[in-house]
Amino acid sequence: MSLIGDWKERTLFRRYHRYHVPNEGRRPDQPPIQWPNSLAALLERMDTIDLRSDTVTRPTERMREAARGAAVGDDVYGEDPTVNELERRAAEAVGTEAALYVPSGTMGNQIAVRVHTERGDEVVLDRESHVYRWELGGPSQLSGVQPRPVDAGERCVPTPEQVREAHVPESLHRPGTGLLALENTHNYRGGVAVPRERVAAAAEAARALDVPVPLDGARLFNAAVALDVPASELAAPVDSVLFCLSKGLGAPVGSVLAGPEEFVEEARRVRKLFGGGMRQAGLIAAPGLKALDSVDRLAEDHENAALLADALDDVDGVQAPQPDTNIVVVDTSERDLTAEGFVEACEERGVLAGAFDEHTTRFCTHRDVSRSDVEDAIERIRAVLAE
Ligand code: TLP
Repeated sequence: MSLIGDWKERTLFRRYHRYHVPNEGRRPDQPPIQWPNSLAALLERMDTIDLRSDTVTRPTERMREAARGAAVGDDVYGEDPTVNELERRAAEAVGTEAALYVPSGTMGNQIAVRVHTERGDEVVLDRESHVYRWELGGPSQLSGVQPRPVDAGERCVPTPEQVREAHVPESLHRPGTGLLALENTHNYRGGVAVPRERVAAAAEAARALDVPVPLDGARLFNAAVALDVPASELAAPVDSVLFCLSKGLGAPVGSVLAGPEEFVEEARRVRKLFGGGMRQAGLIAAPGLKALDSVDRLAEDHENAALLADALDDVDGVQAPQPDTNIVVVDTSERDLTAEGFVEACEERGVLAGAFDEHTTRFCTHRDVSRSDVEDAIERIRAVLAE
């Protein structure tokens, strides 16, 4: 199967990835890039409100200045002072012994799977988890493990009973369960902030079976702000935790994988194996340090998401449950409106969103959309739904 050829056909998912920022950073002597689709032009329209993801934020002036002035060294040798500082601060923020700066959330999740498991193990995870749904089958491709998806439903993490039921003891015929992978906030299920107790219950059940537990906390700080607890408390029950600097926290690049010293040491080797060993990475880590200072402002994104959900839920035949955090999931099945059609109609009015599923559309708030942008978006989306 050609990955690219096939990927182009998957129009729902393509919606996430077809946009690029045209000509940003282009030097005057470089010719402008011609974009193959008119959608890209939308991003150049001044009034476009981009609610596809919190990954779209641009670095602030403070971040750009921090990058410019960053002290750097060769991080593969462990000599980049800015990366070292970021790893120290990140470990402190999530309450672990150590941390590792990685280029992306996906790489961090995949490193965790690789470090925690042995080839052939089974991995128990929610069937809607990012690591299973949206990482190109990474656990199988990169670690040779076999996913065993369970339906965690609205709880977002499996119950202790589900963990025990899904557990496979190693035998002559069976591979054995090597991992329980969890996610908080849960992206696909609507940015749900999963309470600590629920994570702890699943993790304890796994620990009793000698199964390690990594947490995909790409948006862990959103969960912490929503639940009003320190991120370290949410990470305490698990064996390793991944969080992203480049989502709501607004850094241009990077994520952090954190855990005990020994885990992080091995993760560093696997990062190299996966091609993620970076050199003068202080340039991109410096904005990451600024991002760590901006946790509290996530509350604004949550308020904006609540406003948006409220307004859309009011529309006949549209379901937009109140979100815990910055992800609004809108169901238009009652109106027989496909997500693809909805997204396209929104685009025509300059609001960008992502199609999640046949009738499910995601709108994501973030630092680069203000309350008045969201009010404006509401007007435009309601106009689409009134057509
Ligand atoms: N999620 C992206 C898309 O890939 C869906 C988004 O726009 O939300 N874990 C979770 C829970 C995530 O939501 C994501 C990104 C990742 C991991 C991967 O992070 P990156 O994009 O840095 O590889």
